Amino acid sequence: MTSTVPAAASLNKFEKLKVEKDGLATKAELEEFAKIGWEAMDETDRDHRLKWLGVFFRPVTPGKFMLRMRLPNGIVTSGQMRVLAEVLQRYGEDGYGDVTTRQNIQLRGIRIEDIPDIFSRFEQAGMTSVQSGMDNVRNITGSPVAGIDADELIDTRGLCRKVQDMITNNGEGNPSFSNLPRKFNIAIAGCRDNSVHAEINDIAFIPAYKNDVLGFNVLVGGFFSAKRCDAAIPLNAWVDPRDVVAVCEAILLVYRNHGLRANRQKSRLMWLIDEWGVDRFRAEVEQQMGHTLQPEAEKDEILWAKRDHIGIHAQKQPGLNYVGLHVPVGRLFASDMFDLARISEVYGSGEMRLTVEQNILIPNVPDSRIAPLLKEPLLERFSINPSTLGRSLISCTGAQFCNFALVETKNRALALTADLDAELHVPRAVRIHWTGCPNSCGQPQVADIGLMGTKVRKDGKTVDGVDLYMGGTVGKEAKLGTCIQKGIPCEDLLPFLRNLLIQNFGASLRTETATPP
Ligand code: SRM
Ligand code: SF4
Repeated sequence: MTSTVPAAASLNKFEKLKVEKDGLATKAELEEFAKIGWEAMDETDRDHRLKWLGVFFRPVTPGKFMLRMRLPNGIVTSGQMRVLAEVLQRYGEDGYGDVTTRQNIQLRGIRIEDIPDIFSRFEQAGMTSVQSGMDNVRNITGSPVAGIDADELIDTRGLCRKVQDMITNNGEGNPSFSNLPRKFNIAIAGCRDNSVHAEINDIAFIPAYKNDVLGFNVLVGGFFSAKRCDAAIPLNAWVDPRDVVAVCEAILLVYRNHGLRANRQKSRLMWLIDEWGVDRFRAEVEQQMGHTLQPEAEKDEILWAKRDHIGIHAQKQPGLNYVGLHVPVGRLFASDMFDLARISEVYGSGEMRLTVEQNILIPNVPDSRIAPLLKEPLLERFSINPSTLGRSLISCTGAQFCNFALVETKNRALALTADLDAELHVPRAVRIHWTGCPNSCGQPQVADIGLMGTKVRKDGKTVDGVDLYMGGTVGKEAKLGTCIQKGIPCEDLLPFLRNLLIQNFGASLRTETATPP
């Protein structure tokens, strides 16, 4: 590998641990780890290198690991969902599943002694968790209604899969891309509503016509971090769909070989683009590819407001529908996952789609099967018609399992939304995103109301609080929101949000006479 990785002595802790031993090397040691148990493992392997296999040590729940899958384009079959449910089932009350903001699933409660068996089950089911954490490329997101959207431009399913296969060497693990300077996100939009939040990815493909050929304009450098958040900028390149994999490969190689590594707060792709300027960056990508790139198309085809896909929607295939189920803050239990697998088989085609809003779609439901599907008891919890506030509620993991968290998020988000729903009539969906710390996994910058966990002083005590973000827009002309008020104590949030919703989002108290407490 041609790389500008500096000499070991000058490296920061993470660069050093990567140079000493590639995270993928832990794959060959799993049987040994399973035998000796988590307490006896080398701490660097346990706490860091295992993330190259998607296995995350959780300091909040030591011994109960988190497993992050890769589900390109957010597609999961009923057979795969059952395998994931069976894995969780053996951990009883510890066995949680979460749909993530990257159209993916994370499993919790996992014991290291079971990992070899779990991985062999994944392999049989055509799934992998490889390279889903640390300095690797995350789940490749694509339109959740790819192939079934009546207004689709490009079917992203095959492209997301091919990009993943290139990056992970078909799920085997790929040392060419296991030592990037930092994490890396790729999204491919094939629809008219930017359902992947293209602008917050390191590489994003946006449908655009050039000389009557449908391909993609390429955006680069979008990212969120505690230090800085930036929307992606145009690379000034249009690519044919057949070149998507090659463009991803070339950009990743340029980033791997030249990306900044000294300071992890300044290592994401945008920092390299800043240093070089986008023209030089583009020229380096062209050199890596061995040919020039075509200039971007004048306009792209993102023309709509963003859809949330909840409810019943006709597909492009006559007589078939996709049914969007609202999964409150993405949380699943093993029993839910078994139910979803069964429902997708009984009423659909045995497939499910995940969304970046942490919800699940059941595609390919014939008209005649809609009525019986709606009678399924699971739909009382995973509704097709949630409240306007609950509908777009998103939350990152938060303090229940994440040691970066400054506050608990998922349960708090649900409880507060239920309280607001009881008090208010809110005429339209309001996108409320909770994130437990400035890392922004819950994407507060794309929300109507973004709430970022922090600690605040109140009455001489340190208490849980949030910073308020507003102004995020999605879909056509997406724009990042910004922090407009800092340090609101969580205990004051109910009256604070009640007023905000009344003043800014047309909400009204449910009864004229109701006096808020
Ligand atoms: Fe994230 C780190 C959870 C999407 C920015 N993120 C983490 C860790 C791994 C920290 C840790 O080790 O505890 C969290 C694991 C907690 C846990 O137990 O679940 C974590 N991130 C998540 C998930 C699960 C949030 C969710 O509830 O949905 C999302 C998993 C996506 C996936 O399937 O791969 C998740 N994280 C995001 C996003 C949103 C996105 O990709 O659209 C972002 C902002 C976008 C971006 O990355 O540019 C995001 N996560 C971060 C960062 C800040 C990155 C940076 O450049 O500084 C960190 C911290 C880090 O990498 O050092 C982080
Ligand atoms: Fe953890 Fe912070 Fe990410 Fe939430 S935003 S999952 S608290 S790292």
